[in-house]
Amino acid sequence: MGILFTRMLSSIFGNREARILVLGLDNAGKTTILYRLQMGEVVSTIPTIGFNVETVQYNNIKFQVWDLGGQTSIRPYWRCYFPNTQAIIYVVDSSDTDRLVTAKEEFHAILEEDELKGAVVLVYANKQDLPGALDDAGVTEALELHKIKNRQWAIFKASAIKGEGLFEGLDWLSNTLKSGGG
Ligand SMILES: Nc1nc2c(ncn2[C@@H]2O[C@H](COP(=O)(O)OP(=O)(O)OP(=O)(O)O)[C@@H](O)[C@H]2O)c(=O)[nH]1
Ligand SMILES: [Mg+2]
Repeated sequence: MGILFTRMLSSIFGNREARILVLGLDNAGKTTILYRLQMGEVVSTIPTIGFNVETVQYNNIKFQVWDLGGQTSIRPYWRCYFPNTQAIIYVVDSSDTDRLVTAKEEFHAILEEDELKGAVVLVYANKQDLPGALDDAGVTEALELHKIKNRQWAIFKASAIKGEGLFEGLDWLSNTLKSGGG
């Protein structure tokens, strides 16, 4: 079947595909979130050098989820993955208040990138189970999310360990992508 016809059929039957990048500082919980979404389990992780990529089928969308390592020395390589990205999932360790300024700076640097201009943004305020974690309002303020212009975004409280908030975020993402965002 021709590729155009295949695409037409998939859009009628709702089998869309979306390429998603999961970004955030090291230790934020990106890999834990990826496997929680994909397998429904908490896996034990080691710091990611490079990337993990998995397919997550949800709400008639086949998400191709790229989880990139967040250590300072590897962040410059994020840009290699920017082309053709429909959405960014930005993960924050809400209890790591000392590094929220760095998390904010990295976040706004991503938003400046031309190749990511059309990507919608989902923020997970992760590690809500830890004492001292900022809630969604606190993380919104710390990341200065109100400065986002011309882009659809949302923030969800989450705990990858407890499995809370992740699918609520993915619901928002799939609805936003279906209604033409990204
Ligand atoms: N308490 C708590 N711990 C979490 C949560 N999510 C992840 N962690 C833990 O945080 C640590 C780092 O998690 P990773 O998923 O490896 O972090 P990452 O963002 O992939 O880190 P890099 O690969 O270095 O960029 C692990 O010990 C996880 O078990 C959470 O919601 N609550
Ligand atoms: Mg990782």
